[in-house]
Amino acid sequence: MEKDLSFTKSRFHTNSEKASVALCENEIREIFMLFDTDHNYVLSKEELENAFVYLGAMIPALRAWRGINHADTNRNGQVEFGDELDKLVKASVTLSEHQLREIFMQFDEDHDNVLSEEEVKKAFTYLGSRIPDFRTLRGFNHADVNGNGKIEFGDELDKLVKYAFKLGYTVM
Ligand SMILES: [Ca+2]
Ligand SMILES: [Ca+2]
Ligand SMILES: [Ca+2]
Repeated sequence: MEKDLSFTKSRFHTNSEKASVALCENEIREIFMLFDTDHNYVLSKEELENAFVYLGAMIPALRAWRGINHADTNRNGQVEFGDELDKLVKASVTLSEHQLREIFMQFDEDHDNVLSEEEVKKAFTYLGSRIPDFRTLRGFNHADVNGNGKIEFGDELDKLVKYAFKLGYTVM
């Protein structure tokens, strides 16, 4: 198992906040399936937790709990292969640039087509950042090209989206 996944493993240990950077749905699915260690086509909470440990999650128990909450449609406390696993995989894959742009635009709460620091900070918090103040600061360094303390929609938002995309945020 270790050997098969060595190529992906090296890619997990980036300095991103979340670990699933650059993993596609198929790779994530494969990893979850490998952690069905009793081969019953069902992921128990413990198996899921081990998978999230492997994926480099900061708090694997929390991720496992969230994953079950999100994907366990029949409410038996486990994730069955099939629809439930599909749901889990989709929620574990990183958000696309398009999805991130939509999220940032939603946080333009006063609809002036400009994001204030406060609005960007709320967006990073929503995305699950543990350090939204820092992310906002770095985001502005990357994206506030004209230095007016706001992110204008257009080129500046594009740059903010690209910065956030590199951090590998996921749905859950
Ligand atoms: Ca199992
Ligand atoms: Ca279930
Ligand atoms: Ca600006």
